[in-house]
Amino acid sequence: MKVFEGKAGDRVLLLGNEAIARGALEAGVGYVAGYPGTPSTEALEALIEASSKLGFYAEISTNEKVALEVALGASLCGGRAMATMKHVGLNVAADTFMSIGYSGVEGGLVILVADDPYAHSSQNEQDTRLYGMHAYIPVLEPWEPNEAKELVKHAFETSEKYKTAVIVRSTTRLSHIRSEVILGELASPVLGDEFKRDLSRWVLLPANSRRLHREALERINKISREENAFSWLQEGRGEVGIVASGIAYGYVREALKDLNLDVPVLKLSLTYPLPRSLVEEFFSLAPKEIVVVEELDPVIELQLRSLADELGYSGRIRGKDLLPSVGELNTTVVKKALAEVFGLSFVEPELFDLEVNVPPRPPTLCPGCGHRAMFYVIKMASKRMRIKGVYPGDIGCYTLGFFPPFRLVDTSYCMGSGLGIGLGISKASLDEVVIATIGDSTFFHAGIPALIDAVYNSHPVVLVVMDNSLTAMTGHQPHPGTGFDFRGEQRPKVHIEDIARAVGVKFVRIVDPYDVKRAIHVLSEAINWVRENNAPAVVIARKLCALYEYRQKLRRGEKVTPYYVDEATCTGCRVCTDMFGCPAISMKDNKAFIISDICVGCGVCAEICPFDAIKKEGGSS
Ligand SMILES: Cc1ncc(C[n+]2csc(CCOP(=O)(O)OP(=O)(O)O)c2C)c(N)n1
Repeated sequence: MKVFEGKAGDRVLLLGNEAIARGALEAGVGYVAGYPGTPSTEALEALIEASSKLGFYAEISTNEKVALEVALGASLCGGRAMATMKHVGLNVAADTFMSIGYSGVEGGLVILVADDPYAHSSQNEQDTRLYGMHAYIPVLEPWEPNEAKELVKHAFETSEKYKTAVIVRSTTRLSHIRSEVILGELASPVLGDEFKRDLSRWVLLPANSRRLHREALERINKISREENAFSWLQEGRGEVGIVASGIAYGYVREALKDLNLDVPVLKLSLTYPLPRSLVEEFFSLAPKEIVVVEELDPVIELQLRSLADELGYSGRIRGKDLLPSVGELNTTVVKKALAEVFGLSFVEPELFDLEVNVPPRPPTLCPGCGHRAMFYVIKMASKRMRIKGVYPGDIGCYTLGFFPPFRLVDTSYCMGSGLGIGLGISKASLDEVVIATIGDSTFFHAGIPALIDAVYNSHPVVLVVMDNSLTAMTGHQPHPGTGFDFRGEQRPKVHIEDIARAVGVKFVRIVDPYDVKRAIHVLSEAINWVRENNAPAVVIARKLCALYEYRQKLRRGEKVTPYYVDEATCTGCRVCTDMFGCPAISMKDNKAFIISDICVGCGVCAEICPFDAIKKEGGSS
């Protein structure tokens, strides 16, 4: 079902992210802006889908900073606004975010940030709660989807009551579990009316900032004293208690049940600042020892230590001495720690050995992916030009160029970082030629400033834009270069080549990566050009995402004609498998063969086969 369907009282199964979206709809969100990123994406998608139906504004922004600013602007007009992002997205938005901590807001402003413990699909495991602390912005953490929905509504109310932005922090498990949610009424979107001019708050000049800093501290202390919704005490036996938040509370519940323990528990939703009176009460319920069960950093633990000091709690506070700061927790890990604390025996459950002999397979680009063809081009051009190449990479499907057979991603830090790092390398390592890669969505998101720097400071680098005309990695979302928005409506198209030329790049070429020969020729030209001119060159490798195109074809009822290997001509040279690495090509009896079920008929293998042994079914190569 869609998150905007169903009536109050219905019990429905929702994904954590959908429950969060539903909470925003029940709160009357009027504006939504976000940038996709696992594990947050489904919340943004569900809200955008609901926006046309319910009459509020929603957009996929160019990056998270812009998303937060769009949401802030709407809040300054009295609207209820939400910005969505993954944890590292908050780094991009951090400059604005830190200042919002000072200025506060007008209409409710909720920032959904989804963390990724275990870094399932991220470059780090950073804990957003520390950002809340850093900016004096309260953090609410739900433990299951139904609570997530309710907590989002509460977050809007808290935001307006205290005139502060509020973070709702989710994690991968919570965002991606599906469980029962009880629907409430949908509210009419709170759209606000006009800009609430307040020069004392929205203009962060030094004199204002110093005052606002003090006010921010007072606000957060007030919230600590007054708020404790969705946090509660469970009484129990003994003098040792447990504090938990988020999904970790679920693990604690299970562990206590399995260990047959009945001890005091403090379940927290407000994890920054801590609800002071509830903590004080808990100190008296667990006078001997408190064990904090939380994922990632010791955010609750450190705050508890500080409150313990202030309030004269003399018991012991434990947490990260028992439980890991790295990766996700689970019931077994929590059970083991609690068994140790309470002196119980614990036998580690045996893991199933499924005895399935699955060959290890590195992650790979899809059959027909233009990125693969372009990596092949980069490899061939580098070889032909006999250069010592350095290949700074970036974040997106094309990060898979790290794996064999290409090995063409030498660095990968965060979105937009590849080119910037390449600029430094080009100055520090004069013998090498820097060929940086970046995706189209990433180019718009965070790539442009480094390109301007390359022009302004004369960096001899080649930037290859791996343009599959979509934000593919996170689920084919549109971006400013696609010419349409998430609803499929036409939008003005921003052209990467226009931007490159406009910032002063003199060598800008567009290639079709399937046209391997021409692409090698153009890339070789670019390499020569940057060496001769001591300036950057941009080569845009443009090919629509093969997976997307394949699905479109199927939808249109078109057939895909696969290629096949003519066994008599194939010499078993392995260029197609070992240098190109398409998953649709394999070897049998020292001959290549094509798995027709997954071949999308791109024909690049036929082009690179040195013996013309690959042919199109029903025709020639
Ligand atoms: C700051 C930040 N926001 C969002 C993400 C999630 N994310 C990873 S790659 C990517 C974009 C990929 O799109 P593109 O650059 O076009 O490359 P493609 O996957 O299409 O090859 C996004 C949004 C992230 N890693 N970091």
